[in-house]
Amino acid sequence: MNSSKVALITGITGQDGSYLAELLLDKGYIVHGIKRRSSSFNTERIDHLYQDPHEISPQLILHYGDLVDSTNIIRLIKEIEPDEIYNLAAQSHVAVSFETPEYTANCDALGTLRILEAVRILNLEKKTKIYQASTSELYGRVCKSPQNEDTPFNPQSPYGVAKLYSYWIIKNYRDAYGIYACNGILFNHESPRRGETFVTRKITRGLVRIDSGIDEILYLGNLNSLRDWGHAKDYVKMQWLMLQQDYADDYVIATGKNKSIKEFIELVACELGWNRKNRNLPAIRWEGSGLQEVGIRNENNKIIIKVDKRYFRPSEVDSLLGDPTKAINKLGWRSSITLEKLIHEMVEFDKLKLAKQ
Ligand code: NDP
Ligand code: GDR
Repeated sequence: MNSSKVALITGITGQDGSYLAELLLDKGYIVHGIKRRSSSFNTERIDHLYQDPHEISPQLILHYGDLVDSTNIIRLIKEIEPDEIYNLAAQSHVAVSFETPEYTANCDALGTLRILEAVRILNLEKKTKIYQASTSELYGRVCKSPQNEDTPFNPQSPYGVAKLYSYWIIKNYRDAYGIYACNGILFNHESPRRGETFVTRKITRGLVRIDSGIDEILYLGNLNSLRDWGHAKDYVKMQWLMLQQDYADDYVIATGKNKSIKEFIELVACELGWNRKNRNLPAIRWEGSGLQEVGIRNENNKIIIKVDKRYFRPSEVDSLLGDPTKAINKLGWRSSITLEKLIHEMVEFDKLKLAKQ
């Protein structure tokens, strides 16, 4: 008899989904993942985990699906009867949510409701545990720092508002129907698998290309916002841990340290060795302000960063800093990969990727 636990991951083709799939497969789970149909391949992050469906008892099984299609969600959950559902699927780009607010709400808010209702319709309330990918974007314009599980929410984007609905509907179904459902309120987490339009990856990839002489300028938006950045590989361990407790609860997951976009750029420039000649000088110096602000590479006096207003958001989240005390005390979880190590990994990956092109 096969006694492996069965997990269903929505968003398995994304950054977190790929790391979580690795973790669960390592733990001996049978992992089912939902992927969307797309006109080109979208499974790059999980290709190394692929198993031929013709094999006897594959451990990883992919299904076509979409969070905006309730019939699909109900049918898959009925077929799979998962012990654990990790709801990671989302239109996850904050800036894009201003362009596609209705779709973002449909996927990021109603998608969660569809999963909860499927579990209820199929009478799986006592069997299936649910992890919901909540976010520090719920806090938005903050009135208190650092932010913990009791800090009031004040989202500043259609993405943040959609995720706020999901946060509350998870809590509501937990209270109303006794479903084991948890919100992981995760602060930003990055990795070499981060999408290339998120700011950290845009910077590591962009500066590696400038370093190689391929590009001259990297255009960015607001350079002054502060984020609490951790490593995605670290954070998915907590997603699993949250579903292994005696009772369901919500947790903030963060490093407890933050840096500005400018500081992140400076760290990447140092990682590339741009201050090797004169360590007393910063690798980058900043001049001007607002749209005129530029980042100049000190080594050769070249402008390499320019601000482009197209990357400004209609409303911005200026500063986020998480307080993970509850997760440390109750889950025994602690972020273990430093920002410097994360940057090193991302830069090495982008160099290698460029070399292969
Ligand atoms: P990604 O953008 O890398 O991945 C999102 C995943 O969702 C992809 O697999 C994507 O598929 C899938 N997806 C998007 N829309 C749908 C849909 N309608 N139906 C089914 N699948 C869909 O995000 P991350 O891995 O970085 O984040 C995972 C989750 O955690 C997201 O919900 C995000 O909002 C949340 N989060 C992320 C944080 C972070 O810093 N990374 C912090 C806090 C929360 P495809 O590959 O086809 O696009
Ligand atoms: P965020 O991440 O909005 O925090 O959402 P992102 O990397 O997109 O932005 C972080 C900050 O950088 C500023 N910024 C830019 N951002 C992007 N994308 N591109 C630019 O060129 C640029 N220039 C400056 C932004 O204005 C912002 O202040 C991420 C996502 O993973 C969400 O899904 C998740 O919920 C939150 O993190 C926590």
